Amino acid sequence: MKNSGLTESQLFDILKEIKKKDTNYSRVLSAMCTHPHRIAVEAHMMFIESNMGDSGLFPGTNEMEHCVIDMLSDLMHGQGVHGHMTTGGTESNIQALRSMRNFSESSRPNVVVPESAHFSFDKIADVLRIEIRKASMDQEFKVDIESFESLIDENTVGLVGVAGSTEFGQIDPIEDISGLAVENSLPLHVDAAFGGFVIPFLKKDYSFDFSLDGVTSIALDPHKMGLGTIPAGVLLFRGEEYLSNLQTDTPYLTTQTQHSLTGTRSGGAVAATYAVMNYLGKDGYIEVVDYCMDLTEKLVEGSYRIGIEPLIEPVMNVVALRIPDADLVRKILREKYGWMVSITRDPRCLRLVMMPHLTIANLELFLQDLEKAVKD
Ligand code: 0PR
Repeated sequence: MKNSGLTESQLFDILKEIKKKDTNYSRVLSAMCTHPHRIAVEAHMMFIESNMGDSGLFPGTNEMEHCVIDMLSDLMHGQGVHGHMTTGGTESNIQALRSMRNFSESSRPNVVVPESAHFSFDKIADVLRIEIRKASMDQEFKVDIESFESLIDENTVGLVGVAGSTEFGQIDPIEDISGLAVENSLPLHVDAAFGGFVIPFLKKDYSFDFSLDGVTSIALDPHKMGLGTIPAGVLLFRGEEYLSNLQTDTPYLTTQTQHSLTGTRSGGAVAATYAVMNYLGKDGYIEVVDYCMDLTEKLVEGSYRIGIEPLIEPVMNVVALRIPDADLVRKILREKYGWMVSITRDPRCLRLVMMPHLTIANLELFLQDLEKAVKD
């Protein structure tokens, strides 16, 4: 740091230059985040200084956090749900598994997850010293329920299902996993970090939430398809007992206890989530999801036209395309045409997420470039 500061205009000239180095979302087909809704940005700025880590100082923001939990509890068909906002799916997943571990008395705890689970579960294995057992997938890239069941033993402290997998956008058979959870008296966490703001607004119905008896916690992220600001995740627990084992005393704060993992938490992100959910309502989210599913359909149709097939018929706005040498095609798309796409691990497919920042016109341009990149 220099002794004397820059002028405002000097500084913002620098910032503008730096911003140019960042990627504009218009050609990003790999992200699960997008431009936050303008209402979310405005609300975030209004509460920018608010810290949910000392919520007694900010009772207004605290009220909004309760409202967000209530609205999402309702959307997830819960009653008496408790929870809090987090920095996103990773933190929500850590907290859900921390609760499972604290609930059990096993000295060698394990949790069974689908092989498709997000890499945050590998971090959890390290941080919480829990063994993460990965069940194999079926032909449709949902978890294979027999493989899943075979991994449960006396040291299993909980189960995880994914509703909207990061790579394939697939929904696990949560109903069957819920049955196993009830049968074995185990908690079941549903990672709906991406799917939570998509599945309830799809034309087809899927059961993946608290309407299933076995589901004890759900993660869903406003900063993905919720159109909130980063960082915004939400973790919901079916009952207080799952949250209470995360309690820490905070004697010198305005509140006596805390359940969140992080201390200082963004009140801005809480306000943004509250605002965008109230502004859009269910109808607004249905429109957003309809738009993304329309893009998805157009992407799949356009791909078939150039001889490329999807790995599975997309369930939500995530598409994996079967392309020989997907890594090379990805490189060409990026270096020659400026498109950012990603690759699934196994099998190696081109992975595209149809987020609200994409336009039909851009998608058509992308399909033209994809055709050229495949032929190159
Ligand atoms: N669970 C699922 C199902 C996810 O898809 C993700 C993130 C997480 C948990 C973790 O969420 P946080 O990253 O909020 O902690 N899925 C994307 C991924 O890792 C996140 C992402 C978003 C990646 C934007 C790239 C990007 O540009 O691929």
